[in-house]
Amino acid sequence: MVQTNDEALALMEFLGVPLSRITIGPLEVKSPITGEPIGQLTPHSNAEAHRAIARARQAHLAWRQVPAPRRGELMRLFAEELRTNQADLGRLVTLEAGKILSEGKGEVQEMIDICMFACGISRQLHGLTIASERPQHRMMETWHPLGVVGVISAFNFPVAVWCWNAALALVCGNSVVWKPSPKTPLTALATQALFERAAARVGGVPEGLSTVLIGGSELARILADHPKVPLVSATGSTAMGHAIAPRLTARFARALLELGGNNAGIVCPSADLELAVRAIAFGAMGTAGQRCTTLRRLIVQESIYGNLVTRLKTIYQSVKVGDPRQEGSLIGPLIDGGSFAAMHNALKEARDLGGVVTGGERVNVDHCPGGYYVRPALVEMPAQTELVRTETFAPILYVMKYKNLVDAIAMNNDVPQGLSSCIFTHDLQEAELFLSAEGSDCGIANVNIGPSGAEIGGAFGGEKETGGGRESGSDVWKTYMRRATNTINYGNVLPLAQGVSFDIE
Ligand code: UN1
Repeated sequence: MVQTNDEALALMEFLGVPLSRITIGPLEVKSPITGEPIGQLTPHSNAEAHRAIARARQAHLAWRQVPAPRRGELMRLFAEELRTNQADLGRLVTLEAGKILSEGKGEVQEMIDICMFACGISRQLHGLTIASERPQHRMMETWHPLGVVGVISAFNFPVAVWCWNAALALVCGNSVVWKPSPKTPLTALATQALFERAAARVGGVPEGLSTVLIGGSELARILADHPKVPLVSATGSTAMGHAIAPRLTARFARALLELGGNNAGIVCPSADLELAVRAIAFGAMGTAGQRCTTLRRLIVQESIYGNLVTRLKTIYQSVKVGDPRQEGSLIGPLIDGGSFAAMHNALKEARDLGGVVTGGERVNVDHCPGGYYVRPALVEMPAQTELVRTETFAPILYVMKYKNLVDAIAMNNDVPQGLSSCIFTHDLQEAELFLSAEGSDCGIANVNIGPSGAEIGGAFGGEKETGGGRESGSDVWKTYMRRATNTINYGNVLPLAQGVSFDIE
């Protein structure tokens, strides 16, 4: 087995990152696969962060003059670079974040998809024309770039979430300063190297248009407080949102927050259980339960509860936990010991509350003694307690019963978070009720698919403690622009709105 360390360095070098940047310095990056160090970085200082923001500001001033479709061309070429290097960048995601290879590759696919979407959007940054109440007047809306967009991303989607933000922000004429999680800086630097290749190919891209800042929360605070950063998009825990959002609000900057999720699935008697089981397995156990969209609560109608839980237990006991680089592994490691401890504590509390736990134990994986591998846990809970209402970022699925769908929907909504949700049913009335105003209160509500694995074409994000932000598809590009309302008088007189008269003669 090739050492994670050697392989990570080789991939980084191949993708164009100077090795000197990642082999000396106090910030040690460990692969969750083996727990061994794969990089030693020097974090950016506060002064460097301020210089990067100043450079990004200058870059924006030049970039906003470049026609939007030309800006879109940059994203098209970036997508090309990503396509060429998909396997290698995907593998680096696996080494640094511990995802199975197919998910690492899928993450890069998500980047390619949003780049192509952004390229299309670059010809569609359109406003409205509005009927004026005054004769010989016309009203319209125009959309302009904001300036420097700060992006703070989490370890679990170390490159795709940045790309959702950056691709749109850049075609809209902004510059981007990115602070990745200090747990996953290598994939960020590799992404930056590919971006720079695309920038060199398209030509005319100002220096500092996209920058990576490596370091901890001090750098996030600089982005949040900087008067020349009009928008910060932050993905991570609700606690992180609580730290960032008040700073942005204090200076009336925009916050695009994508925080905790505690996503539920409702399984109704008419559901195709075979299909539901597959969706539940991917939703709850995929990415080792470390997606913000992971299925964390299953609410099952009592008449099918026994049947469904029996099927799930079989899968939970047999699913392959292992080295994510190996063919056949479906569950890779947790990111670190902290995650393992959080999972362990939650399961202990669940047992104390009368929960019946299947799985949850640490798994030994050959050649990977330092990795935190766990068997995903299925926990039958007597009720939706405070513990169930709390997000633990690990593969724990709490399973509960319901009698009436209205009660199940109430349970779906009775948590502080509001990201994603789903229902499994073949009953049209049930499906439509779940999607209606009386239904799920989440930003994402699905029928007969799980809560995770969203496509980039839709708006992504959620309500309540999830933060209210939307990223990715639909008309989300508007978040990265400022709207100007223009009224044009093409006549020779000056009628005032609302019939006001103000005659100075
Ligand atoms: C996240 O976990 O922060 O819908 C994002 C999904 C992915 C994105 C997850 N497309 O699960």
